[in-house]
Amino acid sequence: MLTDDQVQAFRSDGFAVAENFLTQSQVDDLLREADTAIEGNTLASHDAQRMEMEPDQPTDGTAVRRLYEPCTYYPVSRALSEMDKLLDSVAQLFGPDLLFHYSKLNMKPAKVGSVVEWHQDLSYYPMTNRDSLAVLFYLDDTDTTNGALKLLPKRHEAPLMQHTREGFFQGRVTEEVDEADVELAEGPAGTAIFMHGLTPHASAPNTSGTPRRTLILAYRAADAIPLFLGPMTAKHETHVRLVRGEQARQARFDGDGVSLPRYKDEVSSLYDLQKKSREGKT
Ligand SMILES: O=C(O)CCC(=O)C(=O)O
Repeated sequence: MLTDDQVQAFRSDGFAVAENFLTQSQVDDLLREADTAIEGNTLASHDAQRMEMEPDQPTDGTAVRRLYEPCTYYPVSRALSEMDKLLDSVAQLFGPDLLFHYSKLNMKPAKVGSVVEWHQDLSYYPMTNRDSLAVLFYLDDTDTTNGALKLLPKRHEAPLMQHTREGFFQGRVTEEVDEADVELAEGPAGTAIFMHGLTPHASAPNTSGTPRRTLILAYRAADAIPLFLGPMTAKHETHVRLVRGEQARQARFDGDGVSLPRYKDEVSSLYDLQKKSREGKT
């Protein structure tokens, strides 16, 4: 469960940080599972259905950028996605009927870990309402040197920030972000960050000698129904499952219009789209 202060922080700021949400032994089990999943993969030869590699490394390099859908494919992560303590916490925020949405493990390896640019998750997958969040679990001690998450507080009830250029979705915020407002979420391994789907967030490249692995699980209210199934978001929907309460019989609408992400080209991931955007290629 979250404390009253954490629930209050989520409601007012759009995120709450819960240190020691996982024990060290849970973290160790998750890391062991991830290590086994990526073992033997290289840039030149890897299972592209299960993972994305860091592009800037030799062909025999083993730095993985992201493991796809661990809560679907691996049992320890799967059990975490249904853990009572976690679902009780999400239920405190969004009520009793909950869908698990998708998962990923962002590895941000030492020295090569890629940048993630400012974005709001709901810009990628707009829903009929805003009751959507991601829980980010730090699996390493995390601070500014290895790419701690940066967040913009109190933006989750405002209109979606601009993510387009010349009408096309860029996968990143295209208006100015005032860094003076930014909060950095540092914390030891086992920290959980409950982040609203409209909270803008980003992280710097990892220039340190230690990785910053973050396991990310997304949930939403059962009556938050996707409004747009683009190439990446349609894939996510195949991992959706009811984890608490009842399936929705009706979609619930917030009443606001929402922007639909119009893609200029095919893209393979957030990293790919944001890179094309930086290079002016999308
Ligand atoms: O890994 C990070 O720092 C942020 C991850 C993120 O925002 C994403 O994968 O959508």
